[in-house]
Amino acid sequence: MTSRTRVMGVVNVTPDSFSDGGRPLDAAAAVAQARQLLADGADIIDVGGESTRPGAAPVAADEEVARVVPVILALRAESDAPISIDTMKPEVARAAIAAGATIWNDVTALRHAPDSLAVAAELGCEVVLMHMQGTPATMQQAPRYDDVVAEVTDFLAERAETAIAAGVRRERIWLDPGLGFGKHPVRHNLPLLANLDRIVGLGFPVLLGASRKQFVSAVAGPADAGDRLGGSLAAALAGAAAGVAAVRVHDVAPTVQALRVWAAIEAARSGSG
Ligand code: HH2
Repeated sequence: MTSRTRVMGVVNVTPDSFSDGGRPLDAAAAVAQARQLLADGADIIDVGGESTRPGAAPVAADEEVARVVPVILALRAESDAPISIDTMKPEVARAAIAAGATIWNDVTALRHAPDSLAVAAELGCEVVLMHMQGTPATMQQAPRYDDVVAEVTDFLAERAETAIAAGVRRERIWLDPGLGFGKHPVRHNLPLLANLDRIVGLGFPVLLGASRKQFVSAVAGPADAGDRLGGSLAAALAGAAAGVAAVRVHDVAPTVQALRVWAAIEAARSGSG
């Protein structure tokens, strides 16, 4: 293992994110939450103003901008930590980058709008290209693959090359298998988690978002989203073992602790500890 797995802490400025149990967040509360995540050891803060939960109501771009920009401005004023904007809309990404975000986290891999690729190239920011089968509204109805690992890996490789051809710099690109986005909790998410090295092998930093997702309950028994920490940690460590660059999580402090202990064990194994 050459470099430490970084931790991206999630701040949802939405009334309906699955993982927050529908808790509404105003800008001040979101900034306070981000501050706590940074104190807990987060390396990156991911700010989102539209839920991608299956069946979630779409949010208009101006409403999304109004949710996220005040949070990004306030956070940028008090911290140098990288901020990512979790949006599929180029106009929201543009406003967020102008406010101080440096990463565009796009669950559609720059496919949502005709100008997504051009805007990403123009903004010059880092870009997370995530795999999703279908759209958030329909993606969990009947996800289907012949070979999920090959199809997700090939898709990500193709999107990276498309982004580069459109002018996005290679070194600014991250890839993400998109756990839970058009994937059966067990039949599709688990092979992806077991074969993350294939995606890492494409040569781009990989982001893994396993935190509080449905597969934890599918494997280990029913649990509310807020009660899936143990399984989320197991997945984060599987990611670290495969060499992902960062994990996107809601529970930053326990994740940082788990990754530190895991890294110390790895260092001891290789004799460098
Ligand atoms: N997962 C969610 C949202 N954004 N972005 C990336 N790159 N990877 C992910 O796995 C990912 C993501 C879903 O989680 P959450 O933000 O908690 O829920 P919601 O979309 O309902 O806000």
